Amino acid sequence: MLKVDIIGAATSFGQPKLGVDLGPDALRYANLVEEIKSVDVEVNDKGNIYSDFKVDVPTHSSSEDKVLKNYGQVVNFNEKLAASADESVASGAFPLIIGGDHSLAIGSLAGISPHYNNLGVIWYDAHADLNDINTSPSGNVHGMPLAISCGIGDERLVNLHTPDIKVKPRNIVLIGMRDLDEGEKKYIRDENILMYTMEDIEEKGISTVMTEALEYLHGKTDGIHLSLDVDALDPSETPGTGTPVENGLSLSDTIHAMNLLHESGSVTSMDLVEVNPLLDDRNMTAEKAVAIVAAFFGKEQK
Ligand code: B3U
Ligand code: MN
Ligand code: MN
Repeated sequence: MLKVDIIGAATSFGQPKLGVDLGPDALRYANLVEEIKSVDVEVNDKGNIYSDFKVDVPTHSSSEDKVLKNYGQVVNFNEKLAASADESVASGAFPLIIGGDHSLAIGSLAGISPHYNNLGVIWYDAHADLNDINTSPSGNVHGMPLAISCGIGDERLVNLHTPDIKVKPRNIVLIGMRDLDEGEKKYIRDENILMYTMEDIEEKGISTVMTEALEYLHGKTDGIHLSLDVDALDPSETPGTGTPVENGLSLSDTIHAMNLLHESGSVTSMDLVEVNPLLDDRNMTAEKAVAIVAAFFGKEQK
């Protein structure tokens, strides 16, 4: 039986809005553990990880005039998360990291990637999160984790947990894109990263997109990490998130995408991020996120 380790990544330091650190508990209130267990999966909830620093710690960040916001907390938090994710994979479990803002993917990928030679990544999000300190419009680290995992950005974050580059651009598929910064567009073009924008999804349909994404990764990867940001969905479906973007994916397309990933059996780890109960409408975003995760683990739709 599949063993799933739930790791609560209770961090909000990658962005400025209060409440996204409560995401892991909102997901548990929405019956995350019971829903996953209902499909014959063994679940071990490892509880929450927190940064050791609550207030801003005056550690440096990389560039002269620009700063990475909450740098000390982001480094400390992700070091702890990487250790936990690494330990879960080493024990043979499937790590399900529940956030928390998307800066947590720095730690999850740092902990998981050493177990693979070529980890594939499916980045299901409205944003590419491929900024560095110079291209970022905000200085918020949740817009940078994929770039950092590719070796671009602050040295301590790039070398977190292991000195290796965690992910190769050719092993990435971006799905749901509709809010990209200029520097991100350039990086995607220069590195020839496979990207499906909302327009592409509307044109081809989600089944074709997911099938193409898996075909692209099969053969050249030995594991696939799914990093699912709930802002990939339309704000009418998942309003409880810090940076909603109009014209997103529907819940039904997302559930269908998860069914296809489940059937493929090739995804080996997952993040579920950016659920913010303080911005939500009676926990509906957490409830939908739980339905998405349950579909990923094989729950049939009623
Ligand atoms: N690309 C923008 C906005 C953003 C990225 N990720 C989220 N928002 N969630 C930035 O700040 O880097
Ligand atoms: Mn994101
Ligand atoms: Mn996003």
